[in-house]
Amino acid sequence: MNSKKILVIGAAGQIGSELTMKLRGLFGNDNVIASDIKNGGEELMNSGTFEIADATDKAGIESLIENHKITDVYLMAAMLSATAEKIPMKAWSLNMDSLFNILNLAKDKKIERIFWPSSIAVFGPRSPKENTPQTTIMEPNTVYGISKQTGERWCEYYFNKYGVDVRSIRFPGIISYKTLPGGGTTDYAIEIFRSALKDGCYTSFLSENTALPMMFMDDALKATVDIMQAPSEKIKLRSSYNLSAMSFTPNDLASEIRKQLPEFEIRYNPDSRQQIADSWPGSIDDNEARKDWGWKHEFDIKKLTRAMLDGLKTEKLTF
Ligand code: AKB
Repeated sequence: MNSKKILVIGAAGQIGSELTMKLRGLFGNDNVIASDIKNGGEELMNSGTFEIADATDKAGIESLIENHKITDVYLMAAMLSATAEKIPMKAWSLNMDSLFNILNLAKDKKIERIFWPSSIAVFGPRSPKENTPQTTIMEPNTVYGISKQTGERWCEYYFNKYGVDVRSIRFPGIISYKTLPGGGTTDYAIEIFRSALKDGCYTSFLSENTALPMMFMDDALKATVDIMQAPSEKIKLRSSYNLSAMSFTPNDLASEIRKQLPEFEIRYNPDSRQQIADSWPGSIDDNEARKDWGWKHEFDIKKLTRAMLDGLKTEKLTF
């Protein structure tokens, strides 16, 4: 374990910040370098080395990798679905250039292993809606989805052609209480908890019966660490693995919150994000991940709701 020297790119973001702390716990603070284009929270900045870096700047990333003798890169920088629809070309450059930088550094043997997150956004309106299989019709109609699907093809290509050890998961909506997400379609499932505690009510930007696949942060981190630790021969898919924990609608989540906060009220005012959600699966078949590298989730909607409300109350984190 100790021979690893890790770089997390996008370490100040929602998943990156918690992933960095988890990796520091596993591999030692000195062995996990955090980097982002902006500063992160106090814990992240004070627990180990932090470097300001632009994921699209190949020379900058390369010198970080050389200076710190990095072996493994977790590339968490990306523009999410809703923001990407507003600035498509910028989203495309960020999501693709950052990936090519890292794939090419691995091709040149400057790093040994890459984690790159894909997303349920790789599916589109013609994909099967329920229990969406690993391999099926994939015609994403969002910029973010197109960039993730293209990225998956390139990951597989670099593995087959150059032996690059890249590992990937199609994340559903990730729910956490420590760092706010930015610009996603699944963000309502975090806002709702903060508003429930602060105001006792929430107006959802997705309609009542919009089911989406979701996952609590602890499960997402476990999956990330597990796939990166798995022996290479167990990773049979070098594009990206379907991954699932639970699926629910805003109405389901509001009912679960009401079990703990009986006065909680929800209203619905769908906006442009509804169209994105409508193009995505309602639930995911993740058999391949379970079979190949032993994926198992822990959090269902009940456990998630308790963890979110307890976590926000303890950390006194509301808006
Ligand atoms: C988003 O909503 O854009 C992300 C995702 C599902 O990849 N959370």
